[in-house]
Amino acid sequence: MTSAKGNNPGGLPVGQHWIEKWPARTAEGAPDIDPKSWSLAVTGLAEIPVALTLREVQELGAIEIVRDFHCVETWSVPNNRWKGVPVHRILEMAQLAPEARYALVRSPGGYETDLLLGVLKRPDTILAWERNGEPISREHGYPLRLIVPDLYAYKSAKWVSEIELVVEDRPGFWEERGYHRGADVWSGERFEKDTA
Ligand SMILES: Nc1nc2c(c(=O)[nH]1)N[C@H]1C(S)=C(S)[C@@H](COP(=O)(O)O)O[C@H]1N2
Ligand SMILES: [Mo]
Repeated sequence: MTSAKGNNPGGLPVGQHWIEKWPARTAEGAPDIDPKSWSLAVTGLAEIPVALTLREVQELGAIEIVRDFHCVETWSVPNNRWKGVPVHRILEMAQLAPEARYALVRSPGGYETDLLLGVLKRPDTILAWERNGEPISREHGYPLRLIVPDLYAYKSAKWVSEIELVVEDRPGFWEERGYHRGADVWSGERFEKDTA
């Protein structure tokens, strides 16, 4: 516990506590990734299939956001300055089919998480490669990880290599094991049974 205060006007979400050191939390083991051959693919209900190298993603125009990071297991890391590209820019390139409603965001090791497209298109939902001016390390998702600020961090997939656009929601790795599909930290959406 620290006296640190997050930057969000809502303060600390209910049931969370601040920690200072950023832990690594990985279900599948960090993949060995060569950034030169790395690519991000948009698949499924896109008119234009998109595959981008890391450099191509970075050239879409980086933004910086300062946001707290909340794991559903109750720890929160305040005031992270993330640098990355808003996901909506990549989705615009792919020209989504009108029936697309959800996205499955995947990592090569098998981790995935499901998100409403509306959440993925928020201006502060980004694919990030830097935190506090440093490249994001391998254990934290190098070269590219999702950051979805107001959702519990199991939605912020590390090592993102694919965004699949679908009509029907399908539970991701933790969602299949009971975590909430919405995951909004301000309404405490921790377990699906809380609202089901
Ligand atoms: N690929 C992948 N992404 C993941 C996870 C994972 O196990 N694998 N864990 C999620 C969970 S539960 C949390 S709390 C955050 C932790 O991010 P960190 O390890 O950078 O702290 O990553 C999320 N993204
Ligand atoms: Mo987590």
